Amino acid sequence: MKITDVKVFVTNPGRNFVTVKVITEDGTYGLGDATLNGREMAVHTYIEEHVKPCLIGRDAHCIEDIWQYLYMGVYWRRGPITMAAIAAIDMALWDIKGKVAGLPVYQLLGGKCRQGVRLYAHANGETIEDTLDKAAQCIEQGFDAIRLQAAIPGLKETYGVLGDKKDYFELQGNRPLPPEQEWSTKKYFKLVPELFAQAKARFGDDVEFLHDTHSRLTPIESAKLGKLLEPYDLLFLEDASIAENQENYKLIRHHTTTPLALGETYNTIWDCKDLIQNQWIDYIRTAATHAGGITGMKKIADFAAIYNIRTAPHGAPDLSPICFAAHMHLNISTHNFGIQEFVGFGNEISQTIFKHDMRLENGMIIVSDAPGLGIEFDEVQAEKYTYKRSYLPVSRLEDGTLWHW
Ligand code: KDG
Ligand code: MG
Repeated sequence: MKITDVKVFVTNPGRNFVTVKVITEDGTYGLGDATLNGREMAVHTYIEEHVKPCLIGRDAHCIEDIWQYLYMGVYWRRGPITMAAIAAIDMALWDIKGKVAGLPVYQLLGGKCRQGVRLYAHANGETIEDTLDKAAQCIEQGFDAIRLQAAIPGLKETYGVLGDKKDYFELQGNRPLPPEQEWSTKKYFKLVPELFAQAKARFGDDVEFLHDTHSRLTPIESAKLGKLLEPYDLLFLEDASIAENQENYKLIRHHTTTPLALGETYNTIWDCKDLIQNQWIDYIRTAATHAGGITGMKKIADFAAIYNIRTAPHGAPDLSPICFAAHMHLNISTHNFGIQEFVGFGNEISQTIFKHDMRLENGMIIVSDAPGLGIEFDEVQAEKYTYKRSYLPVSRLEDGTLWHW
């Protein structure tokens, strides 16, 4: 079943998404997500110029071989741009295989391990009270796992807090130059244990809480935070410290029993090999779009399973609904799946471009039974919303030193 064309679209229904369509000789096509926040056009060019010419004429059924061809067969392996390109092609090929088989992709991955996909919602606010009021709304909507982020008093903007924006789409929307945010570990430490103390006092044990530090702490500071949060029994603490040096987590792990999660920026199994095989983390958060698609995610999940580590895929709004659909097929069929991050199905315009029949029921997603990934992309509608250059923020300490964002 020969590949006859590969198309790349960059659309902006409030934020940029890179969508890939792989078309075969009988007209069957598959869709993939190649969105790399703030570097969208680099992936677009990579696919157009360097991937597409090598795919025309290849058998769309040879998913693993094409994955290796684009990974091992390229001298310049790995990296976010290469892996986002591979990811999108890979998702599209799984979509095609499912459509040809007349089966949803999760059936090709081994079938259902559970009835639905457990989610964690986001609650964020300008104050602790405001954040907990948002958490109460999430509970009313049926969620039993909630990420809490509150604005740090005295700092200009806090990661994960919407401020005057109405939703995450708007927050992460069109920023023609990187906005700057401030960071103070001292001020953060004054807020966070109190946030979780009040959450536990208000909601008790019925709900599990999570938190994302977004890599702002040194390893010893992360160890201290993990210890301080132990009484509140978090489901996990995410990205406490950066782990370019994976051994950083040895120190953190040896000081705290708070479960640790990371990996949303990782591109391959090599970025998390030491973290996994030393059991320095509890949840691996790689995303299909950034870690080589369904094939890349499956390799990581199976490796993690040996070490009792569960998957918790990244679910930010900078992953398109195609990635979300791919995650659902993985999550429902992966035995060591833990939990999926969820910030909604996107804004109204986005929902007119990406169409699917996934359903939200009691804090869980009911996965589509349509053949393939179960998602459609309206090209005509997408063309109305053209690419706008946009950046993630940068972070500085109060004295101006550049810091991890
Ligand atoms: O592009 C950056 C976002 O995806 C990231 O800031 C979101 O950390 C994030 C999360 O956990 O959702
Ligand atoms: Mg995160």
